[in-house]
Amino acid sequence: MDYSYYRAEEFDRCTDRLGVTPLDILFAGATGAGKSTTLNALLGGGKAIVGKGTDPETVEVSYYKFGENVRFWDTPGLGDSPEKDKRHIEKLDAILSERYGQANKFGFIDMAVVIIDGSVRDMNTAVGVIELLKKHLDDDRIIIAVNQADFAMKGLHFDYEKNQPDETLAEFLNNKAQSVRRRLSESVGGKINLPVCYSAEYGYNITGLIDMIIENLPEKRRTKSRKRG
Ligand SMILES: Nc1nc2c(ncn2[C@@H]2O[C@H](COP(=O)(O)OP(=O)(O)OP(=O)(O)O)[C@@H](O)[C@H]2O)c(=O)[nH]1
Ligand SMILES: [Mg+2]
Repeated sequence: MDYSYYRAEEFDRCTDRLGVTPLDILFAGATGAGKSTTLNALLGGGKAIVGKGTDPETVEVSYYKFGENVRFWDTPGLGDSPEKDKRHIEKLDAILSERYGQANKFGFIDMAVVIIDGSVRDMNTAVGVIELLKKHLDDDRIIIAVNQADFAMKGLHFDYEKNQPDETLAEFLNNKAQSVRRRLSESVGGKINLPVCYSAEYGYNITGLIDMIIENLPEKRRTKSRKRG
């Protein structure tokens, strides 16, 4: 399913407000969290390359058009190896510093969505990703989403026919969202949104993900450039 026209007028309102078209939203996170799968779920499939098994897949930064006025940027995930992380961090820093003309004086990426794998407990890589993003973006331009909701309890309690969690998993996911928020704000500080939980693979709560992005769309253009260090 292609969600690019779901609440498209809200994205248009944002580009009008900022005086910037397109609106550029970057997806970041640990390797295997499901960034590329998420973009495919949002766009109707088959566009972004998805990893199979344990191999990391995305190695370049590339964008996909979402409706008329939005671009989603897919990025390589961190956490595979120190050598690859170094290269991928350079790519992330470069795209986040890029200005593209005069429209956005401090960088053209308007906001970032950090994808967390809801089936793993470790959040060190996600913390590193948020710290990197914070060098370029104000806190309220960085939002968190929890993917792989279907697998949060190792595949149990997800109704694959209805494409939704049962009551037990729904309750688990509520707690998961709270604990992700708490742990991230303890690690990186600042305001962290209450993340939505969704499943890119099974198309569960993709509209919840878009609603969350819309609720957090920026009010103004960027006013922060890269902080050194
Ligand atoms: N069960 C389940 N698997 C998922 C979900 N989203 C992604 N996956 C699987 O997780 C693996 C990695 O997904 P990708 O989308 O390639 O992850 P990525 O974040 O783009 O990874 P890199 O490109 O390496 O940074 C693939 O095998 C996907 O099929 C999900 O919601 N549920
Ligand atoms: Mg990828």
